[in-house]
Amino acid sequence: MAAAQVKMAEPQTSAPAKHRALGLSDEQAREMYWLMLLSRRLDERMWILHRQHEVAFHISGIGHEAAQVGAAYALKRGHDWLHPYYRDIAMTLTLGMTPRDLMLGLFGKAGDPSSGAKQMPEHFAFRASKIVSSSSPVATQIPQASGIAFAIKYKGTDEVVVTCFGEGSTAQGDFHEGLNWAGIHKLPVIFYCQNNQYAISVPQEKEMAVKNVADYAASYGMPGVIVDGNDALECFRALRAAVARARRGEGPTLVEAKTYRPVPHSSDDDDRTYRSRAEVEEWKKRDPVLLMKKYLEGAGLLDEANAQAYDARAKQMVDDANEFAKNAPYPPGEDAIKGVWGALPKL
Ligand SMILES: Cc1ncc(C[n+]2csc(CCOP(=O)(O)OP(=O)(O)O)c2C)c(N)n1
Ligand SMILES: [Mg+2]
Repeated sequence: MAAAQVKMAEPQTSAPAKHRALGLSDEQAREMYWLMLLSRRLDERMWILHRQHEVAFHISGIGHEAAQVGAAYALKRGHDWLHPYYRDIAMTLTLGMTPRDLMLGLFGKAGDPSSGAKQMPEHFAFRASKIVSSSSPVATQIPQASGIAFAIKYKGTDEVVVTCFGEGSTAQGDFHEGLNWAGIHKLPVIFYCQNNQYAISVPQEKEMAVKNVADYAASYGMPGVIVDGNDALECFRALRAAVARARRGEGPTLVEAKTYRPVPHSSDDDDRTYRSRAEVEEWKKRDPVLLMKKYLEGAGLLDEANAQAYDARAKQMVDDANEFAKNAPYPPGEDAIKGVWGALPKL
Protein backbone atom coordinates (compact mmCIF):
# COMPACT_ATOMS: atom_id res chain seq x y z
CA MET A 1 0.00 0.00 0.00
CA ALA A 2 1.72 3.20 -1.11
CA ALA A 3 1.19 6.37 0.89
CA ALA A 4 -1.57 8.52 -0.55
CA GLN A 5 -0.04 11.72 -1.90
CA VAL A 6 -1.77 14.92 -0.93
CA LYS A 7 -0.83 18.21 -2.56
CA MET A 8 0.44 20.78 -0.06
CA ALA A 9 -1.90 23.75 -0.26
CA GLU A 10 -0.72 27.23 -1.11
CA PRO A 11 -1.60 29.92 1.46
CA GLN A 12 -5.28 29.20 1.69
CA THR A 13 -7.71 31.22 -0.36
CA SER A 14 -11.29 31.00 0.76
CA ALA A 15 -13.11 27.72 0.45
CA PRO A 16 -16.08 28.75 2.54
CA ALA A 17 -18.04 25.52 2.51
CA LYS A 18 -15.14 23.22 3.30
CA HIS A 19 -15.83 22.87 7.03
CA ARG A 20 -19.55 22.39 6.43
CA ALA A 21 -18.82 19.68 3.87
CA LEU A 22 -16.84 17.98 6.64
CA GLY A 23 -19.86 18.12 8.95
CA LEU A 24 -18.46 20.94 11.10
CA SER A 25 -20.68 23.84 12.13
CA ASP A 26 -19.62 27.47 11.71
CA GLU A 27 -19.26 27.60 15.49
CA GLN A 28 -16.92 24.60 15.49
CA ALA A 29 -14.77 26.12 12.74
CA ARG A 30 -14.46 29.29 14.79
CA GLU A 31 -13.68 27.28 17.91
CA MET A 32 -10.86 25.52 16.07
CA TYR A 33 -9.33 28.90 15.28
CA TRP A 34 -9.82 30.03 18.86
CA LEU A 35 -7.99 27.00 20.24
CA MET A 36 -5.13 27.44 17.77
CA LEU A 37 -4.83 31.10 18.72
CA LEU A 38 -5.00 30.40 22.47
CA SER A 39 -2.32 27.74 22.12
CA ARG A 40 -0.08 30.15 20.19
CA ARG A 41 -0.44 32.97 22.70
CA LEU A 42 0.15 30.62 25.63
CA ASP A 43 3.21 29.14 23.95
CA GLU A 44 4.66 32.58 23.15
CA ARG A 45 4.28 33.54 26.81
CA MET A 46 6.08 30.36 27.84
CA TRP A 47 9.06 31.34 25.67
CA ILE A 48 9.09 34.79 27.27
CA LEU A 49 8.94 33.31 30.77
CA HIS A 50 11.95 31.18 29.93
CA ARG A 51 13.92 34.14 28.59
CA GLN A 52 13.03 36.06 31.78
CA HIS A 53 14.48 33.17 33.82
CA GLU A 54 11.08 32.54 35.42
CA VAL A 55 11.03 28.90 34.26
CA ALA A 56 13.77 26.38 33.53
CA PHE A 57 12.68 24.87 30.23
CA HIS A 58 10.13 25.08 27.44
CA ILE A 59 9.49 22.95 24.37
CA SER A 60 7.09 24.47 21.94
CA GLY A 61 4.13 23.53 19.75
CA ILE A 62 4.37 26.67 17.61
CA GLY A 63 3.68 25.78 13.97
CA HIS A 64 1.91 22.52 14.91
CA GLU A 65 -1.42 24.08 15.96
CA ALA A 66 -3.40 23.05 12.87
CA ALA A 67 -2.10 19.50 12.98
CA GLN A 68 -3.06 19.21 16.63
CA VAL A 69 -6.42 20.96 16.82
CA GLY A 70 -7.60 19.29 13.60
CA ALA A 71 -6.65 15.87 14.96
CA ALA A 72 -8.07 16.39 18.46
CA TYR A 73 -11.39 17.38 16.92
CA ALA A 74 -11.73 13.87 15.53
CA LEU A 75 -11.63 12.31 19.02
CA LYS A 76 -14.44 11.83 21.53
CA ARG A 77 -13.15 13.69 24.58
CA GLY A 78 -13.06 11.53 27.72
CA HIS A 79 -13.82 8.39 25.70
CA ASP A 80 -10.83 8.03 23.38
CA TRP A 81 -7.19 7.99 24.47
CA LEU A 82 -4.28 10.28 23.65
CA HIS A 83 -0.69 9.19 24.22
CA PRO A 84 0.89 12.53 23.36
CA TYR A 85 4.36 13.93 22.86
CA TYR A 86 5.92 17.11 24.13
CA ARG A 87 4.68 19.43 21.35
CA ASP A 88 1.00 18.69 21.94
CA ILE A 89 0.00 21.92 23.68
CA ALA A 90 -2.85 22.68 21.26
CA MET A 91 -3.95 19.04 21.31
CA THR A 92 -4.18 18.94 25.11
CA LEU A 93 -5.99 22.31 25.23
CA THR A 94 -8.53 20.98 22.73
CA LEU A 95 -9.05 17.88 24.85
CA GLY A 96 -9.79 19.87 27.99
CA MET A 97 -6.58 20.91 29.73
CA THR A 98 -6.63 24.59 30.63
CA PRO A 99 -3.95 27.29 30.33
CA ARG A 100 -3.71 27.17 34.15
CA ASP A 101 -3.06 23.41 34.04
CA LEU A 102 -0.32 23.85 31.47
CA MET A 103 1.27 26.80 33.27
CA LEU A 104 1.36 24.86 36.56
CA GLY A 105 3.35 22.20 34.71
CA LEU A 106 5.70 24.78 33.22
CA PHE A 107 6.43 26.33 36.62
CA GLY A 108 6.60 22.91 38.32
CA LYS A 109 4.03 23.93 40.92
CA ALA A 110 1.62 21.98 43.15
CA GLY A 111 -1.55 21.02 41.32
CA ASP A 112 0.18 20.31 38.01
CA PRO A 113 -2.19 17.65 36.66
CA SER A 114 0.42 16.08 34.39
CA SER A 115 2.72 14.69 37.07
CA GLY A 116 2.34 16.75 40.25
CA ALA A 117 5.47 18.63 39.10
CA LYS A 118 7.64 15.51 38.93
CA GLN A 119 8.17 15.44 35.17
CA MET A 120 9.82 18.06 32.99
CA PRO A 121 7.45 20.68 31.53
CA GLU A 122 5.30 19.55 28.58
CA HIS A 123 5.19 15.91 29.58
CA PHE A 124 1.42 16.11 29.46
CA ALA A 125 -1.06 13.86 31.23
CA PHE A 126 -4.69 14.43 32.19
CA ARG A 127 -6.72 11.59 33.61
CA ALA A 128 -10.17 13.10 32.90
CA SER A 129 -9.40 13.22 29.17
CA LYS A 130 -7.49 9.92 29.08
CA ILE A 131 -4.23 11.68 28.21
CA VAL A 132 -1.46 9.29 29.19
CA SER A 133 1.86 10.35 30.71
CA SER A 134 4.84 9.78 28.41
CA SER A 135 8.48 9.22 29.23
CA SER A 136 11.26 11.43 27.88
CA PRO A 137 12.93 8.86 25.58
CA VAL A 138 11.27 9.55 22.24
CA ALA A 139 8.95 6.92 20.70
CA THR A 140 8.37 4.97 23.94
CA GLN A 141 4.72 6.08 23.73
CA ILE A 142 4.25 4.20 20.44
CA PRO A 143 4.34 0.56 21.63
CA GLN A 144 2.54 1.68 24.81
CA ALA A 145 -0.28 3.07 22.65
CA SER A 146 -0.47 -0.27 20.85
CA GLY A 147 -0.70 -1.90 24.27
CA ILE A 148 -3.65 0.31 25.25
CA ALA A 149 -5.29 -0.49 21.90
CA PHE A 150 -4.75 -4.19 22.55
CA ALA A 151 -6.54 -3.84 25.91
CA ILE A 152 -9.43 -2.00 24.22
CA LYS A 153 -9.79 -4.76 21.66
CA TYR A 154 -9.62 -7.39 24.40
CA LYS A 155 -12.37 -5.63 26.37
CA GLY A 156 -14.45 -5.07 23.22
CA THR A 157 -15.22 -1.35 23.64
CA ASP A 158 -15.24 1.16 20.77
CA GLU A 159 -12.52 3.45 22.16
CA VAL A 160 -9.56 4.40 20.00
CA VAL A 161 -6.05 5.60 20.81
CA VAL A 162 -4.09 8.35 19.06
CA THR A 163 -0.38 8.60 19.71
CA CYS A 164 1.77 11.48 18.49
CA PHE A 165 5.46 11.69 17.65
CA GLY A 166 7.88 13.46 15.34
CA GLU A 167 9.43 12.06 12.17
CA GLY A 168 12.82 11.71 13.90
CA SER A 169 11.25 9.29 16.38
CA THR A 170 10.60 6.82 13.56
CA ALA A 171 14.32 5.98 13.67
CA GLN A 172 13.70 4.27 17.03
CA GLY A 173 12.94 0.56 17.25
CA ASP A 174 9.86 1.37 19.33
CA PHE A 175 8.16 2.90 16.30
CA HIS A 176 8.58 -0.24 14.22
CA GLU A 177 7.66 -2.62 17.03
CA GLY A 178 4.56 -0.61 17.92
CA LEU A 179 3.31 -0.52 14.32
CA ASN A 180 4.10 -4.18 13.71
CA TRP A 181 2.09 -5.29 16.75
CA ALA A 182 -0.84 -3.03 15.85
CA GLY A 183 -0.82 -4.24 12.25
CA ILE A 184 -0.79 -7.93 13.21
CA HIS A 185 -3.66 -7.58 15.69
CA LYS A 186 -5.63 -4.91 13.76
CA LEU A 187 -5.67 -2.65 16.80
CA PRO A 188 -7.74 0.56 17.17
CA VAL A 189 -4.79 2.95 17.18
CA ILE A 190 -3.78 5.90 15.01
CA PHE A 191 -0.10 6.67 14.71
CA TYR A 192 0.05 10.41 14.16
CA CYS A 193 3.40 11.72 12.98
CA GLN A 194 3.85 15.48 13.12
CA ASN A 195 6.63 15.74 10.59
CA ASN A 196 8.36 19.10 11.09
CA GLN A 197 11.39 18.02 9.02
CA TYR A 198 13.97 18.16 11.82
CA ALA A 199 14.96 16.14 14.86
CA ILE A 200 16.65 18.97 16.75
CA SER A 201 19.49 19.81 14.29
CA VAL A 202 19.18 16.67 12.13
CA PRO A 203 17.24 17.16 8.87
CA GLN A 204 14.85 14.50 7.61
CA GLU A 205 17.20 13.10 4.93
CA LYS A 206 19.64 12.09 7.70
CA GLU A 207 16.86 10.44 9.73
CA MET A 208 15.40 8.03 7.18
CA ALA A 209 16.06 6.60 3.73
CA VAL A 210 12.46 6.90 2.54
CA LYS A 211 10.76 10.10 1.45
CA ASN A 212 7.68 9.88 3.63
CA VAL A 213 7.03 8.49 7.09
CA ALA A 214 3.72 7.25 5.66
CA ASP A 215 5.72 4.93 3.35
CA TYR A 216 6.52 2.74 6.38
CA ALA A 217 2.83 1.85 6.73
CA ALA A 218 2.98 -0.71 3.92
CA SER A 219 5.48 -2.80 5.90
CA TYR A 220 3.02 -3.15 8.75
CA GLY A 221 -0.15 -3.81 6.76
CA MET A 222 -1.92 -0.54 7.36
CA PRO A 223 -2.82 2.51 5.26
CA GLY A 224 -0.36 5.42 5.24
CA VAL A 225 -1.85 8.85 4.70
CA ILE A 226 -0.07 12.15 4.08
CA VAL A 227 -1.81 15.36 4.97
CA ASP A 228 -1.00 19.07 4.91
CA GLY A 229 -0.20 19.64 8.59
CA ASN A 230 -0.74 23.39 8.33
CA ASP A 231 -4.37 22.96 7.33
CA ALA A 232 -6.55 22.15 10.37
CA LEU A 233 -9.54 21.04 8.30
CA GLU A 234 -7.44 18.59 6.26
CA CYS A 235 -5.95 17.15 9.46
CA PHE A 236 -9.45 16.74 10.85
CA ARG A 237 -10.53 14.98 7.66
CA ALA A 238 -7.61 12.53 7.80
CA LEU A 239 -7.96 11.74 11.50
CA ARG A 240 -11.72 11.40 11.32
CA ALA A 241 -11.35 8.75 8.62
CA ALA A 242 -8.65 6.93 10.59
CA VAL A 243 -10.69 7.05 13.81
CA ALA A 244 -13.78 5.71 11.99
CA ARG A 245 -11.72 2.86 10.53
CA ALA A 246 -10.35 1.98 13.97
CA ARG A 247 -13.83 2.07 15.55
CA ARG A 248 -15.14 -0.26 12.86
CA GLY A 249 -12.52 -2.77 13.97
CA GLU A 250 -10.55 -2.51 10.73
CA GLY A 251 -7.27 -1.66 12.42
CA PRO A 252 -4.61 1.02 12.63
CA THR A 253 -3.63 3.89 10.33
CA LEU A 254 -0.38 5.81 10.06
CA VAL A 255 -1.08 9.49 9.37
CA GLU A 256 1.76 11.87 8.53
CA ALA A 257 1.06 15.59 8.88
CA LYS A 258 3.73 17.53 6.99
CA THR A 259 4.52 20.73 8.82
CA TYR A 260 7.38 22.87 10.10
CA ARG A 261 8.73 24.11 13.43
CA PRO A 262 9.45 27.84 12.94
CA VAL A 263 11.04 28.18 16.40
CA PRO A 264 14.06 26.42 17.94
CA HIS A 265 13.60 22.81 19.05
CA SER A 266 13.41 23.89 22.69
CA SER A 267 14.44 26.76 24.93
CA ASP A 268 17.95 25.22 24.96
CA ASP A 269 18.52 25.10 21.19
CA ASP A 270 19.92 27.65 18.73
CA ASP A 271 18.47 26.78 15.33
CA ARG A 272 20.60 29.37 13.52
CA THR A 273 23.43 26.82 13.59
CA TYR A 274 21.67 24.35 11.29
CA ARG A 275 19.14 26.12 9.06
CA SER A 276 18.85 29.38 7.17
CA ARG A 277 16.66 32.28 8.19
CA ALA A 278 15.32 32.34 4.62
CA GLU A 279 13.94 28.81 5.05
CA VAL A 280 12.24 29.73 8.32
CA GLU A 281 10.78 32.94 6.85
CA GLU A 282 9.40 31.01 3.88
CA TRP A 283 7.49 28.68 6.20
CA LYS A 284 6.17 31.54 8.31
CA LYS A 285 4.13 32.53 5.25
CA ARG A 286 2.23 29.30 5.81
CA ASP A 287 1.66 29.92 9.51
CA PRO A 288 -1.28 27.63 10.41
CA VAL A 289 -2.95 30.19 12.68
CA LEU A 290 -2.91 32.81 9.93
CA LEU A 291 -4.15 30.30 7.35
CA MET A 292 -7.13 29.39 9.55
CA LYS A 293 -7.86 33.07 10.15
CA LYS A 294 -7.83 33.72 6.41
CA TYR A 295 -10.12 30.77 5.85
CA LEU A 296 -12.67 32.07 8.35
CA GLU A 297 -12.48 35.58 6.93
CA GLY A 298 -13.06 34.17 3.44
CA ALA A 299 -16.05 32.24 4.75
CA GLY A 300 -17.48 35.41 6.29
CA LEU A 301 -17.13 33.95 9.81
CA LEU A 302 -14.53 36.32 11.23
CA ASP A 303 -13.94 40.04 10.88
CA GLU A 304 -11.28 42.28 12.35
CA ALA A 305 -13.39 43.17 15.41
CA ASN A 306 -14.00 39.47 16.25
CA ALA A 307 -10.34 38.67 15.68
CA GLN A 308 -9.27 41.41 18.08
CA ALA A 309 -11.78 40.22 20.67
CA TYR A 310 -10.36 36.68 20.41
CA ASP A 311 -6.85 38.03 20.85
CA ALA A 312 -7.84 40.11 23.88
CA ARG A 313 -9.54 37.10 25.48
CA ALA A 314 -6.51 34.88 24.80
CA LYS A 315 -4.19 37.45 26.38
CA GLN A 316 -6.46 37.70 29.42
CA MET A 317 -6.47 33.90 29.87
CA VAL A 318 -2.71 33.68 29.44
CA ASP A 319 -2.15 36.53 31.94
CA ASP A 320 -4.43 34.77 34.41
CA ALA A 321 -2.68 31.40 33.98
CA ASN A 322 0.75 33.04 34.27
CA GLU A 323 -0.14 34.82 37.53
CA PHE A 324 -1.93 31.79 38.93
CA ALA A 325 1.02 29.46 38.36
CA LYS A 326 3.64 31.98 39.40
CA ASN A 327 1.89 32.50 42.73
CA ALA A 328 1.03 28.84 43.31
CA PRO A 329 3.06 26.98 45.95
CA TYR A 330 5.63 24.33 45.13
CA PRO A 331 4.58 20.85 46.17
CA PRO A 332 5.81 19.80 49.62
CA GLY A 333 8.98 17.72 49.50
CA GLU A 334 7.24 14.56 50.71
CA ASP A 335 5.03 14.61 47.58
CA ALA A 336 8.08 13.41 45.65
CA ILE A 337 7.34 9.87 46.81
CA LYS A 338 3.58 10.02 46.23
CA GLY A 339 2.21 8.35 43.10
CA VAL A 340 5.61 6.86 42.38
CA TRP A 341 6.68 4.36 44.98
CA GLY A 342 3.99 5.20 47.54
CA ALA A 343 1.64 2.49 46.34
CA LEU A 344 4.29 -0.21 46.63
CA PRO A 345 4.64 -2.28 49.80
CA LYS A 346 7.42 -1.22 52.16
CA LEU A 347 10.56 -3.29 51.74
C1 LIG B 1 15.70 7.88 22.72
C2 LIG B 1 15.99 9.35 22.73
N1 LIG B 1 17.03 9.81 22.01
C3 LIG B 1 17.28 11.14 21.99
C4 LIG B 1 16.48 12.02 22.69
C5 LIG B 1 16.77 13.50 22.66
N2 LIG B 1 15.71 14.13 21.84
C6 LIG B 1 14.67 14.75 22.42
S1 LIG B 1 13.60 15.35 21.28
C7 LIG B 1 14.56 14.80 20.01
C8 LIG B 1 14.16 15.06 18.59
C9 LIG B 1 13.01 14.27 18.15
O1 LIG B 1 12.68 14.67 16.84
P1 LIG B 1 11.28 14.34 16.22
O2 LIG B 1 10.87 12.96 16.60
O3 LIG B 1 11.31 14.66 14.79
O4 LIG B 1 10.28 15.31 17.00
P2 LIG B 1 10.28 16.91 17.00
O5 LIG B 1 11.02 17.33 18.24
O6 LIG B 1 10.94 17.39 15.76
O7 LIG B 1 8.85 17.31 17.06
C10 LIG B 1 15.70 14.16 20.47
C11 LIG B 1 16.74 13.58 19.61
C12 LIG B 1 15.43 11.47 23.45
N3 LIG B 1 14.61 12.25 24.16
N4 LIG B 1 15.19 10.16 23.43
MG1 LIG C 1 10.78 16.47 13.86
